[in-house]
Amino acid sequence: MGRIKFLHFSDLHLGRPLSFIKKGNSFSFYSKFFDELVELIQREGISFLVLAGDIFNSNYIEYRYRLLFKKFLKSINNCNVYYVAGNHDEYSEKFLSFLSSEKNFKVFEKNKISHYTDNGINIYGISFDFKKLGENPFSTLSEDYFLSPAICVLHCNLTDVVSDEHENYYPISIDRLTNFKANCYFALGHIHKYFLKSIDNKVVSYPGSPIPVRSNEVGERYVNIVEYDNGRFSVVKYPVGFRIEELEVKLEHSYSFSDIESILIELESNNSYYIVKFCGEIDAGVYEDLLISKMDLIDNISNIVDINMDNLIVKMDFERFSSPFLNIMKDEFAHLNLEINPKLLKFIRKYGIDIDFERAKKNGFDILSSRIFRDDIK
Ligand SMILES: [Mn+2]
Repeated sequence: MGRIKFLHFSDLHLGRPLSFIKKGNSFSFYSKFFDELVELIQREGISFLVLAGDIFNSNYIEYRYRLLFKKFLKSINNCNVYYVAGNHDEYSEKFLSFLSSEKNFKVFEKNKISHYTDNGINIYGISFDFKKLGENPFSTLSEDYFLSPAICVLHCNLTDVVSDEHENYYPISIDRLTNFKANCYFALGHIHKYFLKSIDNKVVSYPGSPIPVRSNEVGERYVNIVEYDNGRFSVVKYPVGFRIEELEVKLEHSYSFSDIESILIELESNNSYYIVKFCGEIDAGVYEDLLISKMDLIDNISNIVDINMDNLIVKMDFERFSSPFLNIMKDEFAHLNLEINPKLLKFIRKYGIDIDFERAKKNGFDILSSRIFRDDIK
């Protein structure tokens, strides 16, 4: 048996509406991911795939997503795909029946650990089961259970990896997993952040979500390309193309709206998706234009996911004109007592939203006066 490569990914959450993508074009993100994956599988000479659960967001995903996955299986029909269900795509024969005609799709059931053999390697796995969620099925196996190097596919929580966002399902420790005598690759799913630990020819890894399915899943996303050679596993953490980056863009008071448009348009030539966080100073009139055009900019610049204007300091250029009315307004605003609706205040505290009321008041004044005196300036 020669050197082979296989691909491990998990937590794709196919069918999930990616709510932070304002355009609502989640489907195209998933579709592009599969295009990229097919290309990668062919280029790298991948022999088979292991999918460690939460591949589907639920058993009720839209039809077009089911079709997308089925087309993916057909496009790699010389490659077997070994799948365990997670807590989102809970094991269901009824749901999976749409894939029953796909000969390269191999499912691990939830009742007991079973195995397949591919290219001479044994692949073990068991689907997640809500009825036994507190007990990892691998924890009761003897340390010499595997007679030869093995791949183990499992949707579970490593007790060594702390995550507030993921339930403690099928808990097991790294020590327990690395206690097996045979060399093993533990292809895990559930935690959305990349994790890799290699101890004594035992590899434990979460590739994480290959598409950011929550807005806090920023930064590079990965799948694992695992090389198996001479009884050993070695991993290449392979970046895939849909990372979201938080990008701080500092503005200056002298910038026109057209300058800001240019900054945003230039981002389109990059490969990342961006949450643009504006900071610095902005002219009150330009701020207003930006506020009005914000949704159009998000909709029409393909890789801008969101625009955040919370940290901008809005400035009105009072030197350029004078008006008795402006002075009265200024005075009125200085004495204005901002009262927050108690319900709103409760909400703000509950979610720990950081609002600088003094700045909000100042911005409000500058925007209002710019609206009134704009024509005067011109
Ligand atoms: Mn999960």
